[in-house]
Formats: sequence, C-alpha cells, structure tokens
Amino acid sequence: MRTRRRIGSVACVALLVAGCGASGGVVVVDAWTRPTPPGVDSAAFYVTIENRGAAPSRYLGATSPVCAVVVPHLSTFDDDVASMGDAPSAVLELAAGGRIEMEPNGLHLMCLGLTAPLAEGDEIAVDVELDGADPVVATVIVEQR
Ligand SMILES: [Cu+2]
Repeated sequence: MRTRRRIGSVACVALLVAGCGASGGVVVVDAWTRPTPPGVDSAAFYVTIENRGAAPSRYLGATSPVCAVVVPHLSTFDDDVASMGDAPSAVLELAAGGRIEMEPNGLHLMCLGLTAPLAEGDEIAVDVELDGADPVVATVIVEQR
C-alpha cells in the first residue's frame, strides 16, 4: 500500500504541468457562497471537487477559519417543503475521474457557527480533507449568483 501511494505521488509530480494538483490529483474547480445578512450564523458553501487521479478518493471533511464546523448537507424537497440534513456517504465518493458537484437546493457544505457576515467579494479559505490524498485548500468566493 505504502509503495503504491509513493508511485502515485511520483506520477502526480510528473503531471504537474498538465494540471495535476499537489493533492494526488484531487482539485477543487469552483467554490462559492452567497453574502449573508447580519445576524445569520450559517452559510452554504458550494464547491465542485474533481478527482483527476487514477485512484478513487472520498470526501472526509472540511474546516474553515470562519466556521465553527463545516458539515456536508443535502437539501431535499417534499411537497415543495425544503429541508436539509446530513449528506449520505454515497454522494461523497470520488471515483477516479469522478466529481462531487455542489449547488443550491442540493449538496452543499454547511458552515455552522459563522464568525462574521460574508460580504460580496470576500474570499474564504476552506480546507477539504480527502481519503488517500493531501488536503486541498480551496478559496470560496462570496458572490451573488
Ligand atoms: Cu445545509
């Protein structure tokens, strides 16, 4: 196992020019969130995680300096009533060549215990932990979409 991982790292270094990140081939390609009104202490982050490597990976968790905790949530609709809860682990798998796409009314990273309101143009660091790959530091852009 140890040997296989080392070979993977060497392959990644060789592919750096071709866009292989420093994370064993897992990259965050789009990360954004909306501005928050004053007094709101949570926010939904939307990130798209791509596994450009040859080995499967999996989302393990995330942290951000502006959130007490970050948890993956899935929004669902039942008779037009929206609710959200913990995302099932199946949607957090990253097959080789696969992606996890987050978007409004679907999968998102819930930032709980937001330390300050998010303003348009802010950039927030989010560390994404991945199985079998180095963590990816993503920059979440605050913008109205
Ligand atoms: Cu949520």
